[in-house]
Amino acid sequence: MKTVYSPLHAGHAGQMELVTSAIVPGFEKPSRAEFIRARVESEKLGPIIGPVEHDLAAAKRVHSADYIDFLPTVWPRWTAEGHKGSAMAFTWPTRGLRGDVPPQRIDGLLGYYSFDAGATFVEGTWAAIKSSYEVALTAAELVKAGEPAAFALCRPPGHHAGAAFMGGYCFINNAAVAAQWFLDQGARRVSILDVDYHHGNGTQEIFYGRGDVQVINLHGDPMTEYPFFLGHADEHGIGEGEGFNLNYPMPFGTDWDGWNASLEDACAKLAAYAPDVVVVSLGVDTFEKDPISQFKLTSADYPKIGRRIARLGLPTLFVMEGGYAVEEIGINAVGVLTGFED
Ligand code: SP5
Ligand code: ZN
Repeated sequence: MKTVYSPLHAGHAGQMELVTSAIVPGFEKPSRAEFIRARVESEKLGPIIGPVEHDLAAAKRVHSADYIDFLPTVWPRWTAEGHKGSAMAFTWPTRGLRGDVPPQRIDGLLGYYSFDAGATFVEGTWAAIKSSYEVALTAAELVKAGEPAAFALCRPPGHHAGAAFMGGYCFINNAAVAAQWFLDQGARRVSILDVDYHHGNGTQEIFYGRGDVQVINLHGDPMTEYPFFLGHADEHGIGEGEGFNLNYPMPFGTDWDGWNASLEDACAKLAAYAPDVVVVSLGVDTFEKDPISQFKLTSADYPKIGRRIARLGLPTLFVMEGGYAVEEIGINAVGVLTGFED
């Protein structure tokens, strides 16, 4: 299959991250995408092509226009207000506070448009966000044009970004944008299968009231794992979306057998929905050696995921999400893709 990749991701570099009482170098770093790209080449997965330029109209189909228009202003405002280092939120409008009045200063706006401190900006961040979005749309166009599958090597990732919030290394929800784009191009139903270790809270929030996008998440139980405040098994969707959101929270230590049982159930539900296309939010932070995660999948397990998804027999767009064991990220991510093509 073809891979879509942009070197502009590399400008999103050197950002800092708040983790257990320290500010540390971000886990979501450029070498992630470079290890994946190198593995795509060494495994001869297929051609690597650049993204086609797109305006932001497709982003505004799933995100609020004010949120999307805010993103390119963050770094210029951060520096204009005299700040240095990573632009990072530190105050949020939680229960009982007013979440409907955008502050005037960038420090406040960062909190207004986020749920955690995990979506930080440096100078090259907006260009990377835009390129990641274009990578997803370009790969979606390949699938629409008849390719059985395509790989969007997105960086930064997207599944924690909601209609009007960023967080968890995510800014624009690339998988959600692609799903909506397929619908706008004539698809009747789309399924998003999110196999990243973390619950795709942004994707769930975007489609929660919708029956035309089925959202399935396999992830660490939010009772014990980030992002904590969404992703429980009793979240089924609301209104027209009732029954079209499916969560498979799993405990720390889950290995292939436990994880695969969820995948099997998820695939049965997905097949019953009979979508025209599947968007896979492909995170490989389920890996046993992932530095921030607690599942126990091995490198040998990833091709099995790809083979199972292939058995659905549906046009498939793979969108890169998380995975922080950089030495093995290429082996694991590309393992899913070569498994799919077996
Ligand atoms: C796209 C994606 O995978 N985003 C993940 C964001 C996770 N952010 C919070 C992680 C908290 C990790 N705490 C464990 C620290 C181990 N030293
Ligand atoms: Zn993740």
